[in-house]
Amino acid sequence: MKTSKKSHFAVPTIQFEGAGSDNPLAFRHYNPDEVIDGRTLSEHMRFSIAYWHAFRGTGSDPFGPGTIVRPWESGKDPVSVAKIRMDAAFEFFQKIRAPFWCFHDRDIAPEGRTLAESNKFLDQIVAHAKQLQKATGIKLLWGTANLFSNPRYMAGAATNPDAHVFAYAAAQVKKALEVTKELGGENYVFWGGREGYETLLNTDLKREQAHLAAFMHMANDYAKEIGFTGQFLIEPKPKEPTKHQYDFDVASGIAFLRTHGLAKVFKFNIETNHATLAGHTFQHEIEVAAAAGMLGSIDANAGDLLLGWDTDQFNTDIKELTLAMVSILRAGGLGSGGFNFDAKLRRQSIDVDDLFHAHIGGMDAYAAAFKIARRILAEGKFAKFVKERYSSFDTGYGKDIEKGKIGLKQLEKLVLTKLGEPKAKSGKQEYLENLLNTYLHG
Ligand code: XLS
Ligand code: NI
Ligand code: NI
Repeated sequence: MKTSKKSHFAVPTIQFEGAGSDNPLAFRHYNPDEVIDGRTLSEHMRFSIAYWHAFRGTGSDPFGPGTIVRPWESGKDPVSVAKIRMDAAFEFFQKIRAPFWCFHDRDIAPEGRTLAESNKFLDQIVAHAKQLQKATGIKLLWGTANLFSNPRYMAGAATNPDAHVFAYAAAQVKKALEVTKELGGENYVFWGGREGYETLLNTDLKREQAHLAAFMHMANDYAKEIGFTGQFLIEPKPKEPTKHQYDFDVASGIAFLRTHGLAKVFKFNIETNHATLAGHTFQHEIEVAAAAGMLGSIDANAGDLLLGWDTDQFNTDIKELTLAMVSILRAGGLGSGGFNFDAKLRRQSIDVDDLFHAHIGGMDAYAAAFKIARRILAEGKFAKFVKERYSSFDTGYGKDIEKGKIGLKQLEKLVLTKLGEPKAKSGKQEYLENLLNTYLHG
């Protein structure tokens, strides 16, 4: 198979130059080779590039077509174009120093007229990707199936009222699992694109949720059958494209998975912008998943609080990321997950350089946040405060409450005979916010 040797980017490989650098095409915080606790920063961060945004995104929006034109996107035969695009993508992954990538089946290969033809195109491109992975050492963080763009999925895939559409989606996931395995994918993601509803006037909610669970069980059975050992991840999102998606947020995702016997099969892929659309902070969603032992991976992006949709921007908010990193590190990290830049350029950011600036900014912000969070955890000031705040549960009747050894009657007796009225204690929020700022700004 041929790989085009031609370079697609004039930008050289991005180097770490440190915080003093004024080179906009250099890392200031992310030094991939820096060793921390026996592992490189690259191994700690496990950054991944999202193929759909970085290489299929055109800047189109509901009011106008694409604005971003890439030089490699020309040619008549869509499979050949897909290969050249992939060459450009792997050159970018290398130059931006990302060790991982992620894709949907239909991002990397064109959809054919039949499922058989789509599968054939996918096989050709997957062979190409395998070769590029081998040549560059770049690995697949996760694969997924696009079960939302094609009009056949307008009423959902696994939750479609038509069993025929369910079957088609099942066939597509079967193939996506096979190619994810073929490329050594470390995870497989289910984002319920159109798994929700627009109106209950035409929807049997209970049946649709049961179908979604059946679909996931089938996928798990098939993964076992073919020996795919990657982690299954579910990616919650409250709305968009449907008005109400079934995996609204992490908490409702946990309830769904537990109800349907899937809790051991899945962890969560948490996306910042989905968290905020659900009315939560990014850190909240991480904490809820971590509390259930189900923190899997991160779709690293940011929304715009003034816009009510998934704007998928690059996140440069060090405060938000530091708080997220504190929760992630406290939970023991992401395991087989990573930080996948599910983020796109703004419609006016049409230069190839913009693709570099965007990812440099995201990587630097995450790396800076990682280091600040490590310092916060090492110094343990917040942890000490929180521990003391709950210390009444460490001994005596407080401990008995936690152990389930005491009931309402004994507690009533205690209050009546001994304890009386509790003394109010300050939550010290402003003090803690100031303390956080000493880490962020010195
Ligand atoms: C869309 C989702 C999507 C998933 C992968 O909002 O974030 O990009 O990450 O299907
Ligand atoms: Ni996502
Ligand atoms: Ni999203």
